[in-house]
This record gives sequence, structure tokens and C-alpha cells, in this order.
Amino acid sequence: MTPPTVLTIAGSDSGGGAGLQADLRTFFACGVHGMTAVTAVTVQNSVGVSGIVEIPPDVVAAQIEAVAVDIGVQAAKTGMLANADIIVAVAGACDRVGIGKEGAIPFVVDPVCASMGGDQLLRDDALDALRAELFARATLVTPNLDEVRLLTGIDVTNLDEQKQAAEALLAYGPQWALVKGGHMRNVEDCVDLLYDGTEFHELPGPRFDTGNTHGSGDTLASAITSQLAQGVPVPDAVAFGKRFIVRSVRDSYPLGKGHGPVSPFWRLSTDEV
Ligand code: PXL
Repeated sequence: MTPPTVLTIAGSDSGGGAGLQADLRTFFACGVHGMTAVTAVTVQNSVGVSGIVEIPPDVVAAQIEAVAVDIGVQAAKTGMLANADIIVAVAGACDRVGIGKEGAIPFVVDPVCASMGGDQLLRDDALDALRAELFARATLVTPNLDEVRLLTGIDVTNLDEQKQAAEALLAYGPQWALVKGGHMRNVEDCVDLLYDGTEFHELPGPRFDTGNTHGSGDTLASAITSQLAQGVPVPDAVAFGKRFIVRSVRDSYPLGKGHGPVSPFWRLSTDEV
């Protein structure tokens, strides 16, 4: 039987830990068929990013349209988008094939700005395009607190400010905002906050003492996308994603001299989620 089909619009991490490699690994582990619209090739290992080649915007758009018109896309997500011209091209292609909250196809926008080592993955002048072009089309946006600061100017240090940030993000037009709390290091748990303008959903999870969290945001957004592709409502898809990422961080592994990746391999040998 053909599994659900999902699309990631994202960059390549040559180290295999994050980016579209993390997305495809997660899609596989979640039982969905993954497709890719590549936005950038990064030259990268566990220590850092030493080069980026950005894909021409029309080629990014063409990848989206090629898979959508033939194979079909049941849900899509974004990762690294590199620059404003790519973002504009992605928005146009998504409109043409019905990806996004106005179309029928759920669309998760993970506003990737930098790697966990601090390497920049989105040009500074692309933030406006990200908000105006993609947040307005998103079913769900999934920023971490560094991205929240860049996108809203709010420096989140507690749950109240996390709620303010969720309100501020919704003003840009997404249906739902998931404000991830993992970067709030002064608190014991990692509490993610999900909001659609009516009710705040708090999703607490344990904090693991590990530096091997490369690809954690990509893995979470991909796990959520795999569920939206199957018609699961957003709160349930996000709860699944949270369980998925907790187990993947728990089983993260060292690689190279820097940050190792989170691991969805637990999913191959158990049936925990
Ligand atoms: O985890 C965010 C991310 C997304 N995409 C690419 C990356 C990273 C982090 O390093 O390299 C290509």
C-alpha cells in the first residue's frame, strides 16, 4: 500500500545530522514517504558549517511543483530556506499546488535561522519575507526561543513571556504557533507551548543533559508533519511530535568532535509512541 506522502523544503547537512537528512530519517521512522525540495547545500560536519551553496529559487519552486503535480503532497514542512528570494519562490509554488492554510495541504513552517553551533542558515534580510510570505500561509510555525527573539523581538525567560510570544507570532497569520521552550535553560523541564488564539496547550518534557541535540527541531517538525499528512488534528500531531522528540533526544549519540544528532532509531525496534 502506498504510504502518505510528505514534502520537506530544506537544506542538506553533509554530516547527516540535521536538515533534510534528519527530515527523511524521521519520515521513514514515522512510516511516510518523504520527498525533498532542496534549498541549499551546506558543507558541514559535527563541528560546524564551512560553506553554503544556495539553490536557484526557480529550481526550488520547480522541485515543489514536480512532486506535487505527479506524486501528490499530503503535508509539507520547511527547514533552512537560506534567503528571501527562495522564500518568495516557495510561497508562490505552495500557492500554485495548494500547500498552506488557504489550500488543503497542511504546512509546517520551522523558521530555521541558525545551527545549534551558531552558524547562520538564513540571511538577515530574509526575516521579513519569512514572516510575510510563509507565516501567513502556515498551518503551524515552530520557532525556538532564539528564533522567537529574531522574529518578534521578545526575549522569553518564563511561561508568561512564552504566551506573549505565541500571541505575537499568531499576528503574522499562522493558524497555530508552537513556541519551543528547550532554550529556556533556567527551568528544569522543556515546556513547549501550543496556541491557536483560543487556548494555550502546555507540553512539558524532560530536559536531557546532552550536547547531542543536532537536528532536534527538524526531527520534531517532521514528526508533526507526518501526522498532519494523515489527517491528525494539530494538537494531537504536536503531542505525538513531542513524544517522538523526547525519545529521540534520549537516544541521541555522539558523532565526530562536535554535536551529535538526535536519533529516531528507537522507533525501529519498539512501539512506544
Ligand atoms: O537544525 C537546523 C538545521 C536545518 N537545516 C540544515 C542545518 C541545520 C542545523 O545545522 O544544517 C541544513
